[in-house]
Amino acid sequence: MKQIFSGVQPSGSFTLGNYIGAMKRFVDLQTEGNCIYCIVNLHSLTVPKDPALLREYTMQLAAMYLSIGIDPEKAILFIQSQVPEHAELGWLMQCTGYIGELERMTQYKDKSEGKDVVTGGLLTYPALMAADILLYNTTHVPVGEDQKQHLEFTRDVAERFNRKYGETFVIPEPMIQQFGGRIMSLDDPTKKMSKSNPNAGSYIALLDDAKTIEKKIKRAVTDSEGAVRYDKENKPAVSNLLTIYAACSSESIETIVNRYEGRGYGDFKKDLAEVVVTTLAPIQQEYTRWMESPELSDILKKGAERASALATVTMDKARKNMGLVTF
Ligand code: ATP
Ligand code: LTN
Repeated sequence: MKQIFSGVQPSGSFTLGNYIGAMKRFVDLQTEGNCIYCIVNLHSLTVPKDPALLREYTMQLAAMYLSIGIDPEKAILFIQSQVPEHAELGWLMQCTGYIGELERMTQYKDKSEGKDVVTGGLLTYPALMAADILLYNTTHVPVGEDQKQHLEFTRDVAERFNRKYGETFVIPEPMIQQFGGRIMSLDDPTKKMSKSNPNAGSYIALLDDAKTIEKKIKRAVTDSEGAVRYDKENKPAVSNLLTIYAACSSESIETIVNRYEGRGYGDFKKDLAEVVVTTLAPIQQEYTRWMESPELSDILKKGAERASALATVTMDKARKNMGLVTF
């Protein structure tokens, strides 16, 4: 039985990149194994946040998880800070990982570049992520491609720990999709679609309304060839739009390419907007319902209790094996 764990940061709106690259998959995986999905609010603190906003974003992400189809009867859904073992094992992982490894992380380099001040947490972020995963004997971690390096770090520290202190952790495998693992910006196909991009036209937010989605897709960059064709090297922008189309419609890229043979980008973009709007509409409806639901906090509380019962077992083992006295 697969043991599946993943996390998303509560740092504002969510993009179609988050959905296609990771969250959509979380839903399908519920029938393939034991799933644990986490709102990683401790990770959000690595870039200073307004406390009221962090609280709001946390509940919004919980509502979003449920709206896309996470079923609290099937999966454990919880807030990271409600299970203190994450922070505790995070420290043990900081003391197992090396500064050189952490400094090599591209996410750290990107997010610290040009900043006047950078928190210690931004550097040690992957150690906390390793703890998240290792606490639950995770075998599979569905993530977008940008998290590959963090997963490699997780495997390295887990193997190192097992070697030094005895068999403690299961070594997890990343699950990265071949298509959709990296959805690109609408205004620049060389950059990842990201909610932290100051240009809102570069991404589609999951809560964007139909008009906004149509406008953003209409303005999305393409190329001068005018043919709808998948060629990641030479036609990165159109290939990205095709990937979005295929992910939302569940059709193959080939089927879509055949449909638009001999037709221009205008038709293709118009239909793409419709496909995206149709995909997001039910999610948006559910989201409004969940945000008003009194059940939301109960679900998270129960989720934290279930997660805690699992986390304490691994934590005990790690403490003992590392030589921390327990009575
Ligand atoms: P930021 O956009 O601020 O860099 P983020 O969206 O990468 O943050 P999270 O919200 O925690 O950070 O990401 C949740 C999941 O979505 C991760 O598994 C991540 O790999 C995936 N993801 C994010 N952006 C994309 C993208 N453009 N394409 C595919 N997957 C993505
Ligand atoms: N680092 C991830 C979020 C994250 C995560 C995790 C993903 C934190 N802990 C554990 C998978 C498993 C990000 O920035 N997207």
